[in-house]
Amino acid sequence: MSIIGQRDEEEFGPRFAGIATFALLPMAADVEKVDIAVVGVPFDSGTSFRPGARFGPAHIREQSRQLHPYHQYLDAFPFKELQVADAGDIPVEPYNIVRAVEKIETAAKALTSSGTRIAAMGGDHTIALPLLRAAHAAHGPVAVIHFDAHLDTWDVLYGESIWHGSPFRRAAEEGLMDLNRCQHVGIRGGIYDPVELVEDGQAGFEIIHAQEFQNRSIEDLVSQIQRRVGTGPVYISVDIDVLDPAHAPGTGTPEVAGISTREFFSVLRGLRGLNIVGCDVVEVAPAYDHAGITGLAAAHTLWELITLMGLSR
Ligand SMILES: [Mn+2]
Repeated sequence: MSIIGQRDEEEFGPRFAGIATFALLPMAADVEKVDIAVVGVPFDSGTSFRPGARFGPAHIREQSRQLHPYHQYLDAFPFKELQVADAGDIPVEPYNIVRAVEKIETAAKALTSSGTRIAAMGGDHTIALPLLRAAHAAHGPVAVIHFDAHLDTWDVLYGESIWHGSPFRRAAEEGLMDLNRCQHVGIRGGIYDPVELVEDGQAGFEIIHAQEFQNRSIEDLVSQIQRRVGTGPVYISVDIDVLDPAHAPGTGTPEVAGISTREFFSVLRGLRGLNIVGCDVVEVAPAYDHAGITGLAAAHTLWELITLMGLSR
């Protein structure tokens, strides 16, 4: 099977020209088989504060034009060794969260039914729940590495159990995650009461706080994550607000004193060898972005994750 990579800029025009697929890759319908499907999930009705992540996928695609074929730190060609393709956007709906989540789950299960792995672009963090249902259907209970300023293991808000602050609590209740192997990274904001930290532990998570980046080495943090998640299937979920608002202002619930893109990517690059079965990057809200920096951070995050997925076969 021949693998089709990025659009050739000398043949088809420069990177800034034409319609943007993710990283100028082919559409999924135009290739024989897809190893990794980049798929947009333009849903943000679970948002509790600033809305707008429904426009995330289009923005990330625009900001992904500058992604190049070779990863110099991981010595890999992520688009040459596996067929990566843009599967477009899942047709969600904006008014009913339960119905939208069902549609995302159905579409994700259809995509993954023949071994394709998903790299999703949100959307708000609600979408991690149906994506984890699909990952669980294909692989059983998965470890979750969750990069976020917030715990996202809260319970009910305004009578709704499914919203962007609850996906990992619901996932724990549904048995989708291996509760001995889940790890938060970058936590700092939005706690109502310390009991939430206790409940978070019951939902399966160990916490690396953003503050720990001040005094611990990247190597030390990476080895804690590696020890925690082990060799079984891993799902990586990235809320772009894990980054400091200086690095990612275009998001719904920004929190100060976050990590930098350099710190974040240094941790990610240490995760080579993990068995990554799926991933998402969520909460990119372009209306609050400046000069595309949040979209750029999200596009490069997906590129890092896709490279890791290629190295984890
Ligand atoms: Mn989140």
